[in-house]
Amino acid sequence: PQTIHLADYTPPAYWVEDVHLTFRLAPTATRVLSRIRFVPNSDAPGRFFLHGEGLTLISAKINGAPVSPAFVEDGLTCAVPDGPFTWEAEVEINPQANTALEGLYRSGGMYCTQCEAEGFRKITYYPDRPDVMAPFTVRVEGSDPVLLSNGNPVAQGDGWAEWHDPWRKPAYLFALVAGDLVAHRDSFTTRSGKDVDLAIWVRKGDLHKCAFGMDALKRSMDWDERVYGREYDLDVFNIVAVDDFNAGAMENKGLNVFNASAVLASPDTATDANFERIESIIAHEYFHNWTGNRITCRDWFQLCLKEGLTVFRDQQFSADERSAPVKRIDDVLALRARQFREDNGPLAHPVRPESFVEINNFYTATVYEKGAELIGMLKRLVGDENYARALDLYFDRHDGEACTIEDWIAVFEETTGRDLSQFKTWYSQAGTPRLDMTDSFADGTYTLTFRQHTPATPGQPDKAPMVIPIAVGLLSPNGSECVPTTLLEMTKAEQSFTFEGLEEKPVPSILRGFSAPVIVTRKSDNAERAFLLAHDTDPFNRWEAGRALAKDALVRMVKEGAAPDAAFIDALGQVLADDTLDPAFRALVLHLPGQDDLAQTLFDAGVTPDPIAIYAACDSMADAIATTLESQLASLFDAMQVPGTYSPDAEAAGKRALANAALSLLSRRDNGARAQVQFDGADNMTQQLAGLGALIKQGKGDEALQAFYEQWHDDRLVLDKWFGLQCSLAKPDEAANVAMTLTAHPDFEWKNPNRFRSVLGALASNAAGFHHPSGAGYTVMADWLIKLDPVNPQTTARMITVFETWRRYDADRQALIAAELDRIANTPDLSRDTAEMVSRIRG
Ligand code: HT7
Ligand code: ZN
Repeated sequence: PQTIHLADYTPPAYWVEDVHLTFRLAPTATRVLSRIRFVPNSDAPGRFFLHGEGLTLISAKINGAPVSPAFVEDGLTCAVPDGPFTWEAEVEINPQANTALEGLYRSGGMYCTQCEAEGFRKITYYPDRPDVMAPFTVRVEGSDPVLLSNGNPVAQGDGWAEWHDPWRKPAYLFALVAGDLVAHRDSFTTRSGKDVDLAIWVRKGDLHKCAFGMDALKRSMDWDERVYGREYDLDVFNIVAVDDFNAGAMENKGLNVFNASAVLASPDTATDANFERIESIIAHEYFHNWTGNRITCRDWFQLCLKEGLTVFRDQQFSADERSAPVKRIDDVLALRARQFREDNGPLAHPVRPESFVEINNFYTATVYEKGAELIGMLKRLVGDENYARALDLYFDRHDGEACTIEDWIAVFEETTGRDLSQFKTWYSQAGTPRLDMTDSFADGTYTLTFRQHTPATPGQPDKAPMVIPIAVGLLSPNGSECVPTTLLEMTKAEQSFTFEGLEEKPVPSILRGFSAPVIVTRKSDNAERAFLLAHDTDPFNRWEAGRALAKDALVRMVKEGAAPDAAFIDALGQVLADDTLDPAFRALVLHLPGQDDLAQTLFDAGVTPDPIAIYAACDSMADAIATTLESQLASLFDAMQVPGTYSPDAEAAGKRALANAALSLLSRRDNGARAQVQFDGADNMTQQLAGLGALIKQGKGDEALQAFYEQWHDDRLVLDKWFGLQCSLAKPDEAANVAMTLTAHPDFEWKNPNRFRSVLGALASNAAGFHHPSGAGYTVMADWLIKLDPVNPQTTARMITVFETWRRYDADRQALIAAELDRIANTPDLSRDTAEMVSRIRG
């Protein structure tokens, strides 16, 4: 397979002025007629080439005269006139046979499309690259009552509809949906007075699950006007829910297509976490209208330009709509769990990669989440006002263009007069910087000395120092803050900063708010951690101190066979008792670090992690917390019950999170009695699922699981939870078997990505079960990846990342995993997606 390099970018030889498409829909033989006006690019003359994959060409014409193009790899070429010309083609495609869910496919009896990144070439011949932008007019002919495409509706009749999208867009933003759908409708008036018709299109039975998504959409539209000055720009905004989807959602212009799990929610079927995720994905896709659609990427290497910025914007939105500190902690937890994990292993790559084989493999936590951290750092470095000015300049200057990271950085340099060339290293250098710190105090002057070091990553042995914004505050030993948050800018490998006029040596609170995506390697002692947990004014660092205490205690249990640390449990009890603290924050403190996180921590400390020992340590720590804090947890559980009608708002959700964290621990003491009561009486999914989970963990879940199945087997999204919970909570020696048994269940529709992930993804999330020394978890996983690959390469290639941490483990586990990776690699006709991933992971 061919490797594509950023350095080889060349502009297109032809621009597209205008696109007309007609779809004659039929499940196995859809005809796509295209009429495209091409104009030669006088700055970059070259061969006329159109991408095309899996298309049957029926006819082709140039300026009305039939032509016979030559088929070349990935497309076709043809002799063309000098100057502008009109290309017309008719192709046939088979949506029914499209199980890869890229291009035009069928899901639950409807037609839908997914074109990012390179799916449009599976629909018709076209220059399928993001720097070719054009207005589209689309006619859809079909027997379904609802026929949708991008832009504004132009006209419709019996069996047809016409759409026009006046905004120039790349082909990856094209969308078409046709089906027997109904709409949950609303409207929004923009601040300049434009009325926009909003609709969420679903199957009839899902209409009651749309209200929250619609509300989130309207709040997003309002927020983008208030915070970024961005208005919506079409007469309609349509969202469609589909069952079969490779990712969360897609920002097609005016016609967002959503995985049903990312938009549909009702109190009885969706948890608080589901509601929060839906809110952020709706916002994310909506915000793409400006950051991604109006201003897009020149090439796929620039993916972080739209994704990093849009994730940053959706994080800001959620922080504004909910609790900002809790949101920050959640985001950092996700970053560490996914992106740090990626950066630490064979799949490490820069936020702007320099080469790829299959671009779908680069929709990663590094591009998305680390990309968002880079925006946050820029904002911190230039300040809020300059950030706003730079963004205004970006929107003014580049509206309607396909841009690069250089364009992005330039608006900040021009707005602030700063040289950001060193900052750009964050885009090109992979790996998570390690930040060490020492301090000293003499004559009222406190000195902090930082050292930075980034470990080697694949293909990048040597690393340059980065610009690291380090937010620091200082606390007096009496617990009061003597120096409020100050931003230090580290630019060298080693650098000192001084604070003068202090009466006594302060306690440092560094990297407040997680001001840079780095790993602090400084070892503070537990007394200092407990002090910060009790006194820090920065909520993030307060939580971080508690987490460090928990990790230290758990690592000692694993490494030295230590008993659960009574001082940690005592500190935890004090946080739980502090009613001034947000319940959601207390719930976060009460959650122990994840077992995968502990495995990496041990590995970094030079210890080969044993997932079974880690599981046992977490289990006995949970027992100790439950025993020591039983009465406090019981009172908290009672106090945090939320009476009345369910609402997914942050305050109520925070109370439920704390009550359910307490429930999980208390179930160890009452044998699941409270969990059973909660399960039996629950009137919402958050409570029902928490009760069920606690019962399963106590080995008392069989009846509840059966009842849950009977209640919910007709609801696909809830049934995914039923599958998932059984795998993620199975005991280590049972997990592989549970997963295997569930894959034989009649409801295991393995071609549906949500269902596949609900079993195989959940198995991998069960660290001790997946890494059981028998290797059975690895074998089940590999068997299913081999089976899925020819059907859906994208989902297979994503799921294979469950093996990315394999080098951390002992020789026996490594040998077992290597054998499974080799088995996958040697499978005949492996997709390009999976072949690239397996070879990078195997190394
Ligand atoms: N921009 C989209 C990324 C995407 C995608 C979405 C659905 C299916 C396949 C996909 N490949 C890439 C989603 C987003 O970031 O908003
Ligand atoms: Zn996105």
